[in-house]
Amino acid sequence: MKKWFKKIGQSFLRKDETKDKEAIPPTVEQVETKDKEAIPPAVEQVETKDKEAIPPAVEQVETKDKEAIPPTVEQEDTIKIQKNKKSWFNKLGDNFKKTSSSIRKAIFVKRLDEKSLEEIEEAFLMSDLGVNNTNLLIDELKNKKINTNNNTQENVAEFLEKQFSNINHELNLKPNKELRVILVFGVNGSGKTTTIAKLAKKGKDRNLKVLLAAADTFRAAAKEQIEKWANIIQIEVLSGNIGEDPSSVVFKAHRKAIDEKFDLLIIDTAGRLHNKVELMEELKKMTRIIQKNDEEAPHNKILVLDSTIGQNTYNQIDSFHQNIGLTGVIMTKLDGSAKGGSLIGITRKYNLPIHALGVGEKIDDLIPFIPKDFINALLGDNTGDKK
Ligand SMILES: Nc1nc2c(ncn2[C@@H]2O[C@H](COP(=O)(O)OP(=O)(O)OP(=O)(O)O)[C@@H](O)[C@H]2O)c(=O)[nH]1
Ligand SMILES: [Mg+2]
Repeated sequence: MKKWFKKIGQSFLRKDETKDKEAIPPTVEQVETKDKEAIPPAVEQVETKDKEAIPPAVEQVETKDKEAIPPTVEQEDTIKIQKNKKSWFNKLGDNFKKTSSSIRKAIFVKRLDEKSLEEIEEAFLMSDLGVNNTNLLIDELKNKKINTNNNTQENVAEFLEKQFSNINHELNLKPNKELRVILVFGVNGSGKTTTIAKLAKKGKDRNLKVLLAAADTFRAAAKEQIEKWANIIQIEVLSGNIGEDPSSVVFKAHRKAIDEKFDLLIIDTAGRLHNKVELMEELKKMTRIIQKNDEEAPHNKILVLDSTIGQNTYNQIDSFHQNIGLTGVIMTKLDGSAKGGSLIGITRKYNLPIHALGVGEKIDDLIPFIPKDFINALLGDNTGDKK
């Protein structure tokens, strides 16, 4: 594992020093070229302009992978994050950093008094921690009568980490030999299709046989978008015709996945407002259709949430949870959001895992949610490390 990381080497680390530019979605050609040059998941390596970096030959890595037990995607991501928190933190974007720095400023005061507590309260509310959680934290801080810098930070970090601790947030793409079916839904534009592409890429990187189902049959552009991603990742996609019943597409895709022994089927659905009854019914129907072939499926019912929206996050969760039953959420656009605090509210209130965070528009811009690192990014210094 260490050797694997060493291969990424300095070019990978140096990449962090370059400022993250506004994410521009890659063209098919760009990504295809990159894919030829480098071994996933080290896309950062590919993206570096550093000419010194010589990517390992495909054969070398393949031979190596056969010899050793390959790490899971989560392990690889965890290593990348641990080795390189600065990059992780940088991806969270300026808005998040602004919130994070106001929380930090507030908790670095010498003494906690009414004024500094008010500042902390404000900073947490701005990050969408939610009124209840914020009140709890402020009460806890008051009760502890904390009056030194380090203690304050540690107590806040501890408190926040505790909120996530009794849940396994990992999304295991292949926990057993069976086909895994993941149904993905959410409101319009939340980032479903992009997130599905990112998940599919992670599956492909793990040598899983991945099928995408394009069950958004409302818009021609939706079909094109997912087909484009499938082409980039080099995986199969089963698309419906425009106007076709999405459930029929889902049924066909599920049958194909079973018959052709796919490992992973990820279903993309049309964006829907959480209060549109008929669209909720459509999702329920998809679930029933899937269960005709496998009672246990869909194994994951994931709600994709746009972190820049903030306010009605809880309404969305309530509604989708009541109608479909969620198994987890993925929060997108953390690179452009100041609202990371709502993640804490989600786990506290719904006891739901947060599988991953979207931190950009590129194919590898999906990071697993690791509470400790997230809290460190929220409270830490500019490298995302705790002081
Ligand atoms: N910055 C940033 N942009 C993202 C992220 N995830 C998705 N996007 C962008 O958000 C926009 C909408 O993403 P889609 O994946 O098309 O969203 P969707 O939920 O499938 O949209 P509909 O199918 O129309 O409901 C696109 O421009 C994506 O590139 C993210 O993590 N960060
Ligand atoms: Mg879509």
